[in-house]
Amino acid sequence: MPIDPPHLFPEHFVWGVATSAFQIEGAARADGKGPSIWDRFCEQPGAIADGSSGDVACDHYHRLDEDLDLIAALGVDAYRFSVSWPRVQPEGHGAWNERGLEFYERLVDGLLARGVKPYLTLNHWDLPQALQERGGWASRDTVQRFVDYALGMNARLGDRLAAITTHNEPWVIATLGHEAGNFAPGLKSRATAAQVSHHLLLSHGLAVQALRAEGSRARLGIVLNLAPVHTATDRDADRAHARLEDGRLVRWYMDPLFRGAYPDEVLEFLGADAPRVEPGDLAAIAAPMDFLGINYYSRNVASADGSWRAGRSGLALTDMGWEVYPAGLTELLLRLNRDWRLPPLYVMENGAAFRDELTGGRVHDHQRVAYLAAHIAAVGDAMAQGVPMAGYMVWSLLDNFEWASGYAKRFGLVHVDYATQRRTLKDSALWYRDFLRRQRERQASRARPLEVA
Ligand code: IFM
Repeated sequence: MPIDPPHLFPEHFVWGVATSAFQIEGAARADGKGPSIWDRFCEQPGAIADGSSGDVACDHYHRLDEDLDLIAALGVDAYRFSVSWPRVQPEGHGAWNERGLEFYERLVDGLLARGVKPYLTLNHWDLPQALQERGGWASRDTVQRFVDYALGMNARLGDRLAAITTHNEPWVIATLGHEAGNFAPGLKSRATAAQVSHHLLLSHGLAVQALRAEGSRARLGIVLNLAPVHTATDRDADRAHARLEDGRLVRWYMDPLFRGAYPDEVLEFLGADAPRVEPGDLAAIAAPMDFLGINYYSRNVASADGSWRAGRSGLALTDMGWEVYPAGLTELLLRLNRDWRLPPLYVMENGAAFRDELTGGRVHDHQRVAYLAAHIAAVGDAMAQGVPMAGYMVWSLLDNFEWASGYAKRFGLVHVDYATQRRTLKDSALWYRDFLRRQRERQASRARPLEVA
């Protein structure tokens, strides 16, 4: 059994687990839900590695109480989930679907009844297909549709939410969905991706302003997938490439959110593909937030010729082929704190896929325990150096639909047997539960927070 991270985190630090609607809910056509862009994307031959879809997933929609009990059994403070926009508003505008809203109401009330804080994400990628047919995120019209959706959800649930995240990982939506095309909606245009990223940021800023004007009680923020971008070699071309990648992944999002401007270097790179920005947009994007969420899995290594492959470094790899690199999380958090004026930060996702085996009713996923312990320690290291950390959430509560990789990649603390939908707590779930207990015991014994044992 690996040793716990040595740090003692403060009592107000929020520990949680995270999921997203499309990856766990299933019930793709139940109770009036409309199709999302991911429902459509899964129908394209070859789009998903194992040919699967989100039709059933973890059947969470029909197993809500069982899953709420699992969350409670872990002893976490918070649960981060997303709302399927087409479940609550099938066309993405106009009529609301009462049965969809009731599901999220039961979810939020079920969390509160179990003493768990609800952290709601509005957009974890499953845009209503009806909006895609009107141009999707490339259309400025979708910005206002999103603001209306945010207000509708806040009117229904806002009084019971701890936090509202506008978007999860806008880089992924823009770049993988609209430039690389390996995620929904499967488009391949750099110009479209740049416009999409701007509309996502704009809709975030306008939603934050509108929610504040409504007197929203939930804390408001956005979640970015960020990583340190290292250069593969010392050659000038590789260094320049790493710098550009950092611009496109990190500064393209951080600068408008916290400085009110896109980075010149990336605008120059985009040239004619740069987004159309209207007067007032940048001020709206920079609307003050209550928190910034970071999703961290590994570092990026950039080379000019694209030849660098994970594995050359000799570091251990997860089942996604991603390097296990906890030092990158400390490096990232320190850099963010140095280069921008930040609100409180959360690690909103961190975790790893490994080839778990269920044997004799147990999953001995010691690699995941080691991964989580090392990354939690990396957060503690950043905090000890002054980074204003507010919480940490494991990705993910359950094994689930890993987008274009299908169901083969298992990120859960809880194993899901997809044939029976049986849930089994992996050793990592038991470790996380016990680690949180030990933290609370140490807090109660009044050791000073963030002391190293
Ligand atoms: O499963 C995803 C999640 O939906 C967004 N962040 C990364 C995870 C692992 O790839």
